[in-house]
Amino acid sequence: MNVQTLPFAHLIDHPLVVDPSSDNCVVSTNPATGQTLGAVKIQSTADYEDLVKRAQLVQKEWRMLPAPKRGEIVRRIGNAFREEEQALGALVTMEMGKIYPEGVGEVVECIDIADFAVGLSRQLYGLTMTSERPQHRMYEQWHPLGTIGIITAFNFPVAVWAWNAMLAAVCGNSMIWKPSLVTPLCAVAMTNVAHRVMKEQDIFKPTQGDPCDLFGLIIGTDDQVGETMIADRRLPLISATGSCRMGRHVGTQVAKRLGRSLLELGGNNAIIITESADLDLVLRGVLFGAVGTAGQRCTSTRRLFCHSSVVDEVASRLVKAYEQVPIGDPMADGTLVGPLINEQSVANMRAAITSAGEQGCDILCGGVEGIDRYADDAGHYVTPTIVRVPAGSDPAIARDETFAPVLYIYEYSDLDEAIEAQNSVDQGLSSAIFTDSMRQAERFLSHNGSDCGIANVNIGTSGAEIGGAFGGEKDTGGGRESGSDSWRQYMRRQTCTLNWGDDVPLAQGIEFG
Ligand code: UN1
Repeated sequence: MNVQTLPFAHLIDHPLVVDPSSDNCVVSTNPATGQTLGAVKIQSTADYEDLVKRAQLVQKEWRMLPAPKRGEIVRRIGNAFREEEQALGALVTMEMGKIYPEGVGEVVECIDIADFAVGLSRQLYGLTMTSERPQHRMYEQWHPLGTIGIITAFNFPVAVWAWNAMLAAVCGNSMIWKPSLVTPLCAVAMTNVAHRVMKEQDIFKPTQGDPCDLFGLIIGTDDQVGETMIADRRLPLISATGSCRMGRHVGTQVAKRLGRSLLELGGNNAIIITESADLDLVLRGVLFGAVGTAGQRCTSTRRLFCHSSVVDEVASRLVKAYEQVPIGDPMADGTLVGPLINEQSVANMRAAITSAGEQGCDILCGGVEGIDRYADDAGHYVTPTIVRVPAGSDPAIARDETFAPVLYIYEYSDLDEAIEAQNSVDQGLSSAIFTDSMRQAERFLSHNGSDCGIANVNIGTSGAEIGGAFGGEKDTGGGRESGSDSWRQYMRRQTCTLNWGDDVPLAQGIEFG
């Protein structure tokens, strides 16, 4: 297929998109076919420097535009995403490999967060406090932070930027986006859409700077641009999504300069299935959570804790369902599992299954043979795999996040122990319980229940709505993005005390002079 004929060709028409034979570019390939989709020029630290200066310049006037007017511009960006929903969805699918309905679903997340941000642009509230001093008034207000840095991963190549960018924009910030080098075309496309709106709008006409510079894009390597960005004191906030290893580095570098970081890192998400669970619901919830996006969501279900009275039935029904899951071309109707992102991911899955076997687990379906089946395919296909952990054992491999569709089934008899086991891993992103018992559900949601940032009842671990704050605890990094009051992280709080009297009384009753 010629890239010019692809439905998204107009979205990747950009000076950074170059011929794949050019020097110093990153080539984007379709993980389902190995086909080259295009290439994007790798930028230098000098390019980064230029972007930051321009982003800072334009932010000076952007921050003075009333927030509802900023919201109006974000509304138009959201509408532009709507117009391009299918083309963007196709690009996500072709560059990242998730099935087309999920590609479109990701664009829907972008639209939803834009809508959310529009409403928010009229609700950037602060509190008022009663002062202890006479004729004084106290309140807090929220100011934009400035220019923020956004670092995103390959698996949600458009939505995670949108979560950050739409909120950051209504909050009065400009931003620099460093996307994964595996999905550069998605980043070019989203930036193109935002820039088109910025060029067409007549609400924000700064006297200095270019409105497009609010949404800066840097295609650079971690070593050069990435390191420069996280050490850059001009970026008061770095919002980063990626592995726990990467987040630990970003977090410490940003902390060294006392900057703020918003980290959304790995998960090792579990579902607890109690004796009263509705097993039809379980099947659907687990299938989407464990197999959806080929197990490449940070919220993917990786562990199941099944009560001993239902474990055999759950395992056998899941194996049947797994055996029928259509694997293949992610653009084709009916496919549920597309390829993994690259050869390295396939190798990681193979290594995980091999160590699970060595650590005494039973491979119920999929397995190394399910990977070998696709050895001659140009796409990075694998077969979703279920691993049964022998009762009473705790294999080390299941405590790691393997970014692939491998599901570990554990058996338990006591709910307290299942919750403790669920919480015993380093990560703390998402969790769920399937139960028809109100007591068990509340036990799971109580202070000594799930320790994760997301805790669900009778739905799976993945597929969160944008309205809630998204993120998790422990090695997941502690950040909360997207809905609820996450916007506060893109602003700085200022406490203001106003004296309207004719004396200067001191707080705490201090007499001074
Ligand atoms: C991610 O995998 O980094 O809850 C984000 C979900 C999606 C977002 C996942 N809304 O699965």
